[in-house]
Amino acid sequence: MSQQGKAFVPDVLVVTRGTSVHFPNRDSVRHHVYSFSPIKKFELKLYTGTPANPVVFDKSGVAVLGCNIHDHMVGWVLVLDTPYFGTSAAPGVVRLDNSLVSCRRSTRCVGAAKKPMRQLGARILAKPPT
Ligand SMILES: [Cu+2]
Repeated sequence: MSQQGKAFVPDVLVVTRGTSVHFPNRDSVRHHVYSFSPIKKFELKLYTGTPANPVVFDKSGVAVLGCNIHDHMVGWVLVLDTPYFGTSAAPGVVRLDNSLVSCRRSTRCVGAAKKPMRQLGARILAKPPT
C-alpha cells in the first residue's frame, strides 16, 4: 500500500491473514504511517522510500491507517481469513463468482465468502465511511 499524492493507494487493501504489506512512499515528502487498531498497532516513523521491514497482518479484522503528518490521509487494511473476496469500484458492487454483494450508501465495499460459489456465505465485511 503506497503513499502517493498524500494519499494511500489503494485506499482499501484486502489481504488474507498473515500477509506482509510494504508501505512504499512515492511522494517527495516524508510520511509517518500508523495504526492504533486492535488487530494491528504499528508505526512507521517519518520516512522516505520503502521501509525495510514489511508489516505483517496476523489477525483478521480492519486496521485503520493514518499519517501523523497529513491528517487527511486515511486508509484501511482489511484482513480476512478467506481467500474469496472482492472489492468494489463505485457505486459499490462486488462480484464473487456468481453472487453479487452490494452496498448502497458507501462508495466502496468489500465482499467475502467462506467458500466460492455460495451466495449465502457472501457478506459485506467493511464499509469505509464516506
Ligand atoms: Cu503523510
